[in-house]
Amino acid sequence: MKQYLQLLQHILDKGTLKEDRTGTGTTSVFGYQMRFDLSEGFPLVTTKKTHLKAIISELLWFIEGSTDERRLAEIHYGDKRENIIGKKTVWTANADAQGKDLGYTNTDTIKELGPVYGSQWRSWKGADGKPHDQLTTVINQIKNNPDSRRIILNAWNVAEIENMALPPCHTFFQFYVANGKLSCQLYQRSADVFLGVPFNIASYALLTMMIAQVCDLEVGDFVHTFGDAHIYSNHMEQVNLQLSRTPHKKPTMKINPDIKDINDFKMEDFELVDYVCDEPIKAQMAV
Ligand code: DHF
Ligand code: TMP
Repeated sequence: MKQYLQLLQHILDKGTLKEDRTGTGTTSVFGYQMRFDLSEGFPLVTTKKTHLKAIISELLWFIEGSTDERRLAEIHYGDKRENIIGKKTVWTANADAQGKDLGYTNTDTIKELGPVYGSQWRSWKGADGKPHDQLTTVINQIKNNPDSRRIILNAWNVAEIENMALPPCHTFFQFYVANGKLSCQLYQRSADVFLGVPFNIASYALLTMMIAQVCDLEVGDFVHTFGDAHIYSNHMEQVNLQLSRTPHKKPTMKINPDIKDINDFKMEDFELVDYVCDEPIKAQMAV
């Protein structure tokens, strides 16, 4: 994962100080591209321990088409129910006027997130009000018309942006088939390079592998293109620590070869082997 460290270094060398929505402050560049040959191994960052299970469950949550944060919390942490957005869940006991126990609800964080990724991927609302399953369309295009230059999934649904908890960061992606191999390019409009990007790389690399498998193709490249790629000012110490480390060999991702439908993947179908990595590095997420 030399390329990831090069991106961090590039931002330190060439970036501009820039204020941002969260008030944290960033060093930022505009426009950058990385390319990972997925046949060479799985691009999971090795210079800090990276929590792959969280990445897989988030991806399965997108594929499931869900927009409910409770479901995300469940698939992430099981009974712990702490969600990945970093807020603690608050469980409040409900009782009716007579004190009858009505169970618990989460009064703090469990909410509809609005029409986020899952909804845009599986039920994009068209001008006619009808839902479009973009993921299924993309897979059918790859299978039936692999030379097409229109194999695109777009999460940036202009009319719905204002209803979303966070407008999509990984916004738009396209597939490409050549020599029996499937490649994917993502346009990420905004990238928290220390915290978010290791997740985003692994997530799209895995999605590409899963789609290749269900389309009987080999894996090609994952191309990761950025708009505003930034390091938050409170991640500088962490970034310097990470840059002092030497990357390890890429691990290998094994996927259960029996799965032939994108909707059938489960957590148990993925096995990461030979992941040699350094200690985790904690950092605060800007909200
Ligand atoms: N906001 C900001 N400012 N940056 C983000 O990267 C971001 N990512 C979101 C939602 N909001 C965001 C969704 N993706 C973690 C990583 C990615 C992510 C959400 C959370 C995270 O907390 N990573 C920690 C701990 C991982 C763990 O052990 O579970 C990490 O150290 O990578
Ligand atoms: P923004 O909407 O103001 O751009 O803020 C979103 C922040 O979250 C920004 O720092 C990018 C970061 N982010 C990622 O890097 N990857 C992700 O997958 C998500 C959801 C957010």
